[in-house]
Amino acid sequence: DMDAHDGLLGSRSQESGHIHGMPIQQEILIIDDDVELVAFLRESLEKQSYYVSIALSAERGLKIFYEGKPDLILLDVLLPDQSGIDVLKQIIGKAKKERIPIIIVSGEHAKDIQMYAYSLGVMDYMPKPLDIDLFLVLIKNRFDLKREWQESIIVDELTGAFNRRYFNQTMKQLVSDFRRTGRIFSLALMDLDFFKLVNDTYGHLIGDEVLQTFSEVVRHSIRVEDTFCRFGGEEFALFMPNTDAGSALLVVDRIQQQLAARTFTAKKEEFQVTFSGGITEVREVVNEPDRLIGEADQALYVSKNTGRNRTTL
Ligand code: GH3
Ligand code: MG
Ligand code: MG
Ligand code: MG
Repeated sequence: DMDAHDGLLGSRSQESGHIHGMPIQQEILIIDDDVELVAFLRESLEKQSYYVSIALSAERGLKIFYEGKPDLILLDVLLPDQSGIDVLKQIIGKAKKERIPIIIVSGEHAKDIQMYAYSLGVMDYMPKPLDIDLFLVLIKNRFDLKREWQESIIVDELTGAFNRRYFNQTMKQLVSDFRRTGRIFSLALMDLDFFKLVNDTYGHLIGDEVLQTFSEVVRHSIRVEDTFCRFGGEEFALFMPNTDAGSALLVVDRIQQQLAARTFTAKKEEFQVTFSGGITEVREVVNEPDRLIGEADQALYVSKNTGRNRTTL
């Protein structure tokens, strides 16, 4: 059985790459029947801290592709059971959608096959015998591009805070962590005060600048394990793992002080900006995560109605 090699050829090595502090180990799926080449590639790639899965047949490769989640695929053209091009036709749609680069590695240099592979959407076609140095640089390049894309879909362009999509992911993660481990966390909502007035008085560009400065202030006041998100227009959220409401209040108070120390200048005038905050703490299992937003929002509403520039638990 060709696939008996899989156990032998695959093993976990260290993580490679980070997305905003979260370690990400990149998984490379090699679909190739050349056992010697595959062993050599595995060794070279694991040295670079990639995790490697091996398939010596098309059938096995397709199984791993659909059941696992490889981050990049190396695909041979001549395989024992189906042609690599047939495999390509089956996986290219999903691979494109999920930005999984496919690199054809082949001893088959016929121009029409190369053209066909490119026309199907393959980005790279590497000839055998493989130049390993060139190959490693190419892979790194593809992962860098992918990471940029991954970041771009979770980060708000104006402020650099995480976006609503990432807010939702983080909420899910923390709620399920709590269910598993009982690890508490706090959620703070922060809404800039009279922000419409800033826009109306000084213009939208100045308003944007205020949003950027506010975000900068927050990022300097939080820990790496905290997650800062733009929740909506001038409303922001801060997740603080392992933090009770009292400690969360200290963090938000500090942000309030730091922001108060900033002076903005526009139309030859100086002005200051404040925000109101609402905090909720999670110390029991949450079945409906939206409830937490509701609780923090209610506390925020109290801050708005009792003079603003304050935070309510
Ligand atoms: P309150 O103290 O009650 O929160 O009053 P407010 O004026 O801050 O709240 P309101 O919801 O009335 O206005 C929010 C404003 O934020 C309106 C909207 O145009 C502005 N805004 C939302 N997103 C952006 C943005 O990306 N840039 C700028 N410049 N303004 C924005
Ligand atoms: Mg082959
Ligand atoms: Mg506001
Ligand atoms: Mg608002």
